[in-house]
Formats: sequence, structure tokens, C-alpha cells
Amino acid sequence: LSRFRPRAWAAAVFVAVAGLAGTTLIPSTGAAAAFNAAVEDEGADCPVGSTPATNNSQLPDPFTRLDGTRISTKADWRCRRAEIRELAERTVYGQKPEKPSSVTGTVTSSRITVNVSHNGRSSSFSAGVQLPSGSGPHPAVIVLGGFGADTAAITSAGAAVISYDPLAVGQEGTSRSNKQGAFYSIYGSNSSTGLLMAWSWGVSRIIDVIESSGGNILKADATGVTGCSRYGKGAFVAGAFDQRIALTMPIESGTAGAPILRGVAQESGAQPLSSAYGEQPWLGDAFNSYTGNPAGLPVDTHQIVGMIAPRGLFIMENPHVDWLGARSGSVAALGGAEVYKALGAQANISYWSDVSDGTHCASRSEWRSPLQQSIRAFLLDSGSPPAVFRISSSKAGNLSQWRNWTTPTLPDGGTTGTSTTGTNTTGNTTTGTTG
Ligand code: MCU
Repeated sequence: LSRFRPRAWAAAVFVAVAGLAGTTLIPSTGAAAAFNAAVEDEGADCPVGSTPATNNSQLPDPFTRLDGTRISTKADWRCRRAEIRELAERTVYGQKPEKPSSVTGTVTSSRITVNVSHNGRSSSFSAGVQLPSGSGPHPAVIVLGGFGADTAAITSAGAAVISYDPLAVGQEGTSRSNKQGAFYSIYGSNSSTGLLMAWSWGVSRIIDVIESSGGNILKADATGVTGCSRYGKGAFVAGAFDQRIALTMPIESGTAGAPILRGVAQESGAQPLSSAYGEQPWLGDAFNSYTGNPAGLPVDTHQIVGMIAPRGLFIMENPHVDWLGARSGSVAALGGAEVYKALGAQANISYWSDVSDGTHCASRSEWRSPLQQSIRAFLLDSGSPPAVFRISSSKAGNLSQWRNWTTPTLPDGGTTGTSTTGTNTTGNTTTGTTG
């Protein structure tokens, strides 16, 4: 965690934990803001063994390595995360290639262009930019798709909106053997990588261009990502697979998004795994082996939530539409929050499914304040994150029914990582939680 950029401050926050009996507030003494990294993948050098044969109806233990040992320090999380990343690519999403040999482009106050070439193939795409008021450089939230995200709330909180059409990078409506879009022009129309990971690759290339743009208009180290529904799935994957992203905000993502895959397979009315696999090539081709056997998956989405830790995360879900699997979404958030706790960053994850309007991807007044608070805390270094878990009582999952592992207390380990009591050598102010 040594390369997470320091943003020191502390404030009293409350962590709300919803159980079956309702919502209670547990006082927590503080929190740390943005913990994003300088690079897309801090664990790129970590060795990862072969995919283990798995038959586990419960959620795999985020803290046990492929060799069977448990991690014992916060510093150990870096390479354990790399194992989860690799297994998730192999079995769920498909491989995310590393940065192509050439990524160029431009950033203006209204548009970002991205030109990519690799192994003699090239492609390009672009995204709209809408700046907030005031002088730059500004943080930005990349909004996948054109609906469901409160873009007015984003700009009025002080961040630019980057309007990204994922379909330019990974088209829907194709067969798996003839995938199209800027990603597949480079990596081949028969690439086994699914659309969500292709979209996530596009987000990373936008960040590459912002990084190389000189930083007068947009800041490359203060990027968030959001989107609703299929684009909530994409936002979730984008945030998990690029550690430069400081704030991830998936909205009503449903099956193949935040909800645990083992859970949606059993949740009444939730989109079945085979349906999500077949509706569009969102998931990688390898997921075909698991649509009828989620117990065979070596990972589940609570660990994808864990990949985002300790960075900012605000999961928004809709409990009124059964298809969206919000009960399984709550279990993913609760399970992933155990990784945040172990890293001493529990205040950096929020979850909110307690909303009144049942319309999918509706504009919701309930989320405006926690959304803006998240943007201020993680992208503008101002104030505390919302640190809230508001789980609708109608779709409240029970993590204890899904796990047989416990959450370790992790000391820093070596000279890196975060302190459970205050400021570490890199200047990160963090506070351990007892949850
Ligand atoms: C929740 O996301 C998807 C869902 O997985 C699909 O089954 C449905 O057709 O579309 C949803 C969506 O993207 O709605 C805009």
C-alpha cells in the first residue's frame, strides 16, 4: 500500500450497519480519503499459480492465498489481490491486457480522444467532457453510458463529467466469436475477453491520455467511475481493475455486476447466471463453465469489491426490482467490507439500497448527498466519506450464512501499509475499526 497517495485528514464518521433487525449506527473514529495508486496494477509483478479446482458453495476466503496460507500483514494484500485479479480474469471476465505499446490522444474542455496501437493494429475512440465551474485542473468522473448517473450532482460537487460510450470499445449484439469495437480491433474479434473488461480497458486508456495530457484541464490522479445497470457492471469492473481510480460508484448493476454470483443463482427473481452470460457477451467466454456451477468459481464478487479496497467505493442498488439481485448485492458489499476492515479503511466503502422509487436507473434524491460527499472526499480531498451502509430490509442478505472464514487483524508489515492508529510513514491518516 506504500504507493497509495497520502491525503491526510481525520473526521468523526458513523458506519451504519444494517442487520435483519434494521439499521444501527456504530461510531467510528475516523477515516482516510483517496487511496488510489499511481499505476493501473500494483501487483503486476506478483506470481500467481494455476487455477485451483474449487467446489465451495460458500464465498471463497479473500485472505487465504492459493498456496493455502493466510496473509498476515497489510503489505501481503498486494500480491494476494493479484491472485484474485488473475483468477477473476481467467474464470469470470477474461484477460485485461496490459497498457498497449502506444496510447496517445488529446484532452480539451469538451472532448477526449484516445488512439491506441499495439502489435501493428490500431483503433481509436473518444469521450465528451463537461467541466464544472471554477478553474482547473479538475477531478473527473467517467460516466459509462448515457443514463442513470446524476451528472448534474457530479459537476456541482466540483468534478468534470467524462461521457464515455462503452459500446464504441465493446459492441453489444454480436456473437462471442465476432466481438467488435476498439478493444477487439486490437485484440481480435475472437478474443475471449468479455465486454465488461473491454469497457474497463477503455476507461484505463482514457486515464492514460489524461495522464499524458499535461494536466491543465483534468487531473489524472483524481478519477472516479460510475454507470447504471449494464454500465454499472462496467463501472464496477473498471474500478476493480485499475488502481488509479480513486472512486468507484456502480448503480443497480445486477448479475455480472456487484451481486455475489453464488447468490444470484439462488435469489428469487434475480437474473440467472446463464441469462447474464447469454444476453450479451458481458462476461468472458470462460464463464460458460460456471453458469450452472457457481460453486466451482475460485472467486466471487465480494473479492472484486475487495480489489477496490482501500479506495473509495459507493455501491448503489435498487431493492424493488427482483431481477437486480440486491440481496446478493448486499452480501457482496458486506463480504468486501471485510477486506476494507482488514486494511483499516472501513469508512471508504458505502452501500445504499434503501431507496423509494422502484424505477430502474431512476434519478434518486436519496443518493445525491452521499454521491457528492464521496466525490468531495475521494476526488477533492475535502471532508469525510459517507461511510454508510443502508441496506433495504426487503433485500438484506446475511454474510454469516455465506462465509466460513474470519477477518484477520493485519499489522502493517515491513515499512509499507497503513497504520491502525494514525499516520504512517507515507503520511496516510487511517483509523482502524472494530466492526
Ligand atoms: C441490470 O443490467 C441489465 C440486465 O442485466 C439485463 O438483463 C437487462 O436487459 O438490462 C439491464 C440494463 O442494462 O438496463 C438498462
